[in-house]
Amino acid sequence: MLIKRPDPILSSEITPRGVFEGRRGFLQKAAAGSIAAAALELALPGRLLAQNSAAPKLAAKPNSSYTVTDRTTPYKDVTTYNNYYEFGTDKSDPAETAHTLKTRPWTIQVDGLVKSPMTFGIDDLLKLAPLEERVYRHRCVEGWSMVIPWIGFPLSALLARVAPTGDAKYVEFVTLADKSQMPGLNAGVLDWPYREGLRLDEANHPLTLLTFGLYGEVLPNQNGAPVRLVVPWKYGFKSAKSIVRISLTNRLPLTSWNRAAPSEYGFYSNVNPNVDHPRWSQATERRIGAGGVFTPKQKTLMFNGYESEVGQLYAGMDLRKFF
Ligand SMILES: Nc1nc2c(c(=O)[nH]1)N[C@H]1C(S)=C(S)[C@@H](COP(=O)(O)O)O[C@H]1N2
Ligand SMILES: [Mo]
Repeated sequence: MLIKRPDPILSSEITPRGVFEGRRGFLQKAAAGSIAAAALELALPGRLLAQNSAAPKLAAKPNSSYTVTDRTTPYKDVTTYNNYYEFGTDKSDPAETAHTLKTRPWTIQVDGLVKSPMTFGIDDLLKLAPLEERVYRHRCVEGWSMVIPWIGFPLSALLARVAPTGDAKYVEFVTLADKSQMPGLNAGVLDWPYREGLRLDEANHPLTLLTFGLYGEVLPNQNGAPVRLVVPWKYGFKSAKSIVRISLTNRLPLTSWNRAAPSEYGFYSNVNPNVDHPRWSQATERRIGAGGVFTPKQKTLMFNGYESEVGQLYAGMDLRKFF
């Protein structure tokens, strides 16, 4: 994100749309309120879309309240056009190199200002709450976007389990940094481990998803296996991948991107078409997989289209100051 490069043209962007029509049909039915029919159809298009993948399936119940009706981004783009700097800074690097990530055994330590600090094994964490499928918009600060069917449960379920104390105001996320598994750590792009943070009310918002899968499958390594965050109204970098520790604090966490370039990447980083990045506009975005460079850019929505759900979290705040 530090260097602005010209947008590469992906061969996957000119993939025919036919195979994705099934999914689209589901979304239209879901939008029309035909939930039973939609639920029936869900499993099949999901499998069709990911049919070339060897990843294990992950069952989840579709949550239509959190499913946008935009056409989903092809599985191939979702899993080959990635930002995961621990595995290299090119969009294609993580898909090529992240197979060295070992996702079992894996533990997540939850500590800090909580009544019951706990360490979870990943397979126990998976069972903490019912898994849901939700289709969210995903907007990268660089100006591209996707629409992704994630699988997870609200982070609030985990926070409730450890019971934050009255002093807790923020949540800090620390992700894996292991040179033996992550070739990108040798490049000093960021101060590793990758760290992110949310205000406690943002972390407890029902949209904030602790995420274990996508497109009906266990998360591919390049997408942040075995567990990541998804915060759909914020720029993508807030959604930390491969989390190993979650700490409740009373001080604003110093995040990796904020530390690297404080004038460019603020703590809040809410998607906001009216507040430009110092080096480029945030008013529009390019939907990956929507037809490549021939597709006109589309307008970026306030809070990425989630304003009615999250706008009140920022009531009275100057979003130019708290960018
Ligand atoms: N640990 C870690 N998490 C990360 C990143 C990263 O480099 N390292 N990149 C972020 C950025 S900039 C984006 S846009 C999203 C990309 O998620 P995706 O590859 O699943 O689309 O992951 C975010 N989480
Ligand atoms: Mo991003």
